[in-house]
Amino acid sequence: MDLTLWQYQFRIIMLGDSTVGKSSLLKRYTEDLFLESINQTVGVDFYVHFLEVEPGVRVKLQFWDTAGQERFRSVTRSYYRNSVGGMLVFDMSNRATFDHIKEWHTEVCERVQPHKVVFVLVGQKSDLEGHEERAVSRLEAEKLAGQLGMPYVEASAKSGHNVRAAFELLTRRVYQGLLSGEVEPQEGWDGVKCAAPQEVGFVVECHCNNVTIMKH
Ligand SMILES: Nc1nc2c(ncn2[C@@H]2O[C@H](COP(=O)(O)OP(=O)(O)OP(=O)(O)O)[C@@H](O)[C@H]2O)c(=O)[nH]1
Ligand SMILES: [Mg+2]
Repeated sequence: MDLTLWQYQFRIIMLGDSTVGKSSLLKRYTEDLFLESINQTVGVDFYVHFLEVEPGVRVKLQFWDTAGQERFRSVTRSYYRNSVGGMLVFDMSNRATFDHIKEWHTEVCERVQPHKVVFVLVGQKSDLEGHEERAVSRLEAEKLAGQLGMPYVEASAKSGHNVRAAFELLTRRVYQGLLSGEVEPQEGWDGVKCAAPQEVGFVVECHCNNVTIMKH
């Protein structure tokens, strides 16, 4: 089977304060790499990964990795509307990043109307837990996730703990929404795309801002 064939494309947006580890999560997921020293994102970066959600059903995940810094907000906001999935990320060792999650959620929900984004809440840097650096308890994070109607996962881009699980959970939630009709592909909205027969066979390889498109 050609591993680049896909039936659906989901656009997923990474959200949360600067330095919570959004880019690191994506690097771990797409390249199995972790960098202690990584550049802050400028504007928005772009990553792609393929995932089989059930036998024979391959999804192309297109990730928008937004900059958490406030000065890029006008750029990053323009990506909310065409996203079907959102990973809301905070740093478990940094209380303020958790306190801002509600604001991120409200801002995105308001701006994507009438569309909806399917979310997962991720408590990042779980590797620091043993060093008594936890600033947010699991219970508290689960409570917030419950209030916002989304699941909660603790992960670490550094150790790799739960990284795949977090991305797969989000992808499966979107896929379930698609099957149940809660998520509907629509003309003029790019959150979800279904491959037209003639599109099957395109290969898109992306790394950050370098995009190569090859046609079979
Ligand atoms: N200990 C630990 N450090 C991490 C982890 N993930 C990321 N970091 C570190 O946290 C810092 C920020 O990571 P980034 O991935 O750039 O954070 P970001 O959310 O993309 O930040 P912006 O691009 O500014 O929005 C870097 O020094 C990473 O090495 C983790 O799981 N554990
Ligand atoms: Mg980043």
